[in-house]
Amino acid sequence: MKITEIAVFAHSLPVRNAAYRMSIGEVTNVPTTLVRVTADNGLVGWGETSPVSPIYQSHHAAGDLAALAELAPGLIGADPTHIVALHRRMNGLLLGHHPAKAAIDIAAHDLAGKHYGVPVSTLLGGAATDRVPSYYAISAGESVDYMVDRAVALVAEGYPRLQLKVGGRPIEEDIEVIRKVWEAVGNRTKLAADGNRGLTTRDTLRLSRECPDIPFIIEQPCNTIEEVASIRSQLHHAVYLDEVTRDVSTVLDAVGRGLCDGFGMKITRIGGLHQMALVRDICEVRSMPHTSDDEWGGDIIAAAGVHLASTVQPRLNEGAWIAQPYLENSYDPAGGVRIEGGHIAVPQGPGLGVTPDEAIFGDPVHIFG
Ligand code: 0XW
Ligand code: MG
Repeated sequence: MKITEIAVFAHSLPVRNAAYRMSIGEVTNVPTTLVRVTADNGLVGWGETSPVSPIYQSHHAAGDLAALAELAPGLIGADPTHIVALHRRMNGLLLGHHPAKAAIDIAAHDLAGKHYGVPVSTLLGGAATDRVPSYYAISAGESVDYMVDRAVALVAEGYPRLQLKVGGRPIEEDIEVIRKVWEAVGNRTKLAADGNRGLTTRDTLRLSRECPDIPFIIEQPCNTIEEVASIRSQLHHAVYLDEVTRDVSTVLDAVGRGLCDGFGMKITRIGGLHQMALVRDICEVRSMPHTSDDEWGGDIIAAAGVHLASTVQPRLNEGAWIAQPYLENSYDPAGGVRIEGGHIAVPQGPGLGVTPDEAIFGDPVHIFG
């Protein structure tokens, strides 16, 4: 099979209801970039990459479009079923730019699955479940009482894990939220406090020291891996790294040096499903729980994360976060990838198992091939 055409679409995803807030700021409309990769046998594969904010991690929509314009012409003629060779070819065309390469990688997995007649999860080693756990991120910036009420409602819905956004406000409020949510839901769900790089080491120490009795994990509290490493031995709580894990090498280093207890992973940040499967296997070797998320996006990126999550060893599976609860519509008229009861059914059918109505995306901004 050979790639004959790559079309690139720019789309935007308004955030349903209220703004989505993290310590770094809030978003009300998120851009996304989709790629449609066509092969010489007529099959089509879809990929996607979507920066939740230009300051969440080091990519933005215009850069993704430019990177894809740099990559795509050199990928015509490549075999999408040869995923290692495809990544080597991309790396020979452009250094870095993992989110753009991940969109191609996801489309290649969709194509390969359709070619072989198997779901992407099979290409990734095989599903351990047909229904993966999800988790919900409760926005920062809401009142303490609102966050507690949301936590109670989400646990009642069946969410096995909640992520409380912390940072960007007085640490005393974050401590109050964690304590009141714990008092309200207790051990009925797993808790994570995600700083999104926004906490100082001082405030991270306070968060941990003033809640020693509450079994939450602390996710990416500080901006750098060095800051986290400097206080790790003083914390009462497990630490997960997220935004700083920009490549597999950093994951290997963090695991090898014992800098964390798990990860909040984003498939497009790490380079695609191929790299994320490697991270999954590294985590399994060292018994490290991790999520299988992405930062934002629609059904295409959601399906990629859910297929990967279905292959994670269940005891290490911290769930797949998807943006669906914040989106107005699905790409797929059949309904797309949805959270129900805090869990997500793995899309069935060959490839990703979702078929977008491409009219939603308008005309492509680029067509190569
Ligand atoms: C909760 N997420 C997966 C969605 C937002 O992009 C942020 C991210 C996180 O873990 O920080
Ligand atoms: Mg995070």
